[in-house]
Amino acid sequence: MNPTTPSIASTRRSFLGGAGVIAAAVTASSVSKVALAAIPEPVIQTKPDTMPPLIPQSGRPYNPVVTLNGWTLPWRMNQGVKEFHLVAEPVVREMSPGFKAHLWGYNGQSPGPTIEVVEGDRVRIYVTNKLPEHHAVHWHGQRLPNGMDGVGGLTQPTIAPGKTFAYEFVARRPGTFMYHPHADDMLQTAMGMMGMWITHPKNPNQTPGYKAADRDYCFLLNAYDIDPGSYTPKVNTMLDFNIWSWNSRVFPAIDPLPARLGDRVRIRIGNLTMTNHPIHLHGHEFVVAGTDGGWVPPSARWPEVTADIAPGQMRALEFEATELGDWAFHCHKLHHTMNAMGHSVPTMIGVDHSKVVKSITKLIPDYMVMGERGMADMGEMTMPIPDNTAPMMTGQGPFGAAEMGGMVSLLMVRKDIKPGDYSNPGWYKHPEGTVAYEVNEPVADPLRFKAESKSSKPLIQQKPANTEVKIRKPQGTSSHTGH
Ligand SMILES: [Cu+2]
Repeated sequence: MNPTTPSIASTRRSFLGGAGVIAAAVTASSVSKVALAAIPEPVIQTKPDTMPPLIPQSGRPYNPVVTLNGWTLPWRMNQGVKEFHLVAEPVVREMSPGFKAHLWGYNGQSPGPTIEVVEGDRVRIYVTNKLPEHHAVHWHGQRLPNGMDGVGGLTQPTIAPGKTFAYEFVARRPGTFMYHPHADDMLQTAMGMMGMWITHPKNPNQTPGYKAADRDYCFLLNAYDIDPGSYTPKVNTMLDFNIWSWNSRVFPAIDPLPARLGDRVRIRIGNLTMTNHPIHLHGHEFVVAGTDGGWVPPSARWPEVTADIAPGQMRALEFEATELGDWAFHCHKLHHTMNAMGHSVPTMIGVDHSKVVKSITKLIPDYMVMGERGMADMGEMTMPIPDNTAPMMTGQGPFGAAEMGGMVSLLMVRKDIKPGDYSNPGWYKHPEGTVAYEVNEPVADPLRFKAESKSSKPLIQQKPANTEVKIRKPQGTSSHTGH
C-alpha cells in the first residue's frame, strides 16, 4: 500500500486541524495498522458542524464539495480501489442547540457523510450494520451492476444486524447522487438514514454542461415527525411531518452559505422527504445546471429564482454571487420555514379574548393565548416550550426576530471572504441609505373603489374622451348549443 495514502484512522486528527492536512497527519504506525486490516477502520464524526472541504490526497484530483452541517467520508486506496466504510447505526443528532433527536444514520451522524469520488473510479464500500434490524444501501442514481443496486430481497440478501457487506462498482457517470436504505425503506428513511454522493468529472473541461464552481455546496432535504418533548421520530407519518430540515438541522442552526462577491456558486440539493420543496433564493437568479440525470446542456437551462425539487430528485443550482448582502434561501412552502407547531390551534386573528384569558389565568397562571394580532409575537417572545424541541419561529437578525425555522439558510455574499473560507462572516453591514426606512409623514385616507348597489352608477364611471364603448349583448343561450 502506498505510504502517502491517507489513513482512515489519522483523519480524525485532521478534522480537528482543518482541511488538507490528512496526508501530513499520517504516521508510519497508523498506515501499517490500516494496511493489515481487511476492512478500513470506520471514521466516526459526532459533531454537527460544517467541516471544511476534504482536499483529496490520493486518487484523481477534484474540487471538493462542502456539505452543510456535514462532512466527507475519508477513504483509503487499496490496489487502485477507493475503499470507504459506512457504519449504519443509531445516532444522536443535534438538530438545533438544545434539541437532540434520536435517529439512525451512518458513522455517527444523520445524514451520513458525503461520499466523493471521480468518474471512472473503482469504488468499494463496506457497509456494517449496527442497527437492530436488517439493512441494505441503495446508490440512488448510479449506473452499476444490478446486483450492486442495494435493494434488499430484490438484488441482494439484506445485511443482518452485526454483518458487513461490500458493494463494488465503477462510478461511471459524473453528477450528484444520494444513498439511502432499500430495506424497511420508509422506517429507515424516516429515522434519518441517508447521505450524498458526488461523482466529480474526470475531465472537467470536456464534460458537457459542467463548469467548475468556486463554491460547491451540497445538502439533503429531510423531514421528521418528532413530538415536542420527545426524542424519536414517529416513523409511520405519511405527510404531516413537523420538523423540516436540511441535513437534519433546522434554522437558525443550519450553517450559512458564504460566498465571495463574483464567486460561481453551485448548490446541490437532494430530496429524501415525502413531498416536494420549491427552493427559493433571494437576490439572484440561478439555473438548474444539473439534475438526477446529469449536467444539463446550457441551451436547455432557463433562469429562475425558485426550483421545485420532488421526492427522490437531485438538483444542482448555479449562479454568480453578484449581489452583496445576507440573502434568505429557503423552501417556499412556508409551513416548511417553521419548526414544530400545533396545527390544531384555531386562528385567533381579530378575536378579543382578553376576558377569557383573565378567567383562565386564575386557574392556570402560565396560560397564554396567541395570535390575536397574527403570530408575530411568537417570534419576539421567549415563551416556555417543552424540553427538546425547537421554537416554531425563531432566529435573531440584526434588525430583530427573523420569525422562521425549518428549511431556511442564508447566502452571505461579501467582498472580503477568502477562497476556501466557509466561516460565518457575521451580519451584512448595509451601506447608508440602502435599508427600508420608516416614513414619518401623515398618511392620507386611501382612495377606494366602493362596492356599489345595482341601482347606482357602474364602478367605472368615466370613459376616455373620443372612445365609444360598444357592448355586444349575448343573443340568447340557444346560439350556444352545440359548442
Ligand atoms: Cu419545503
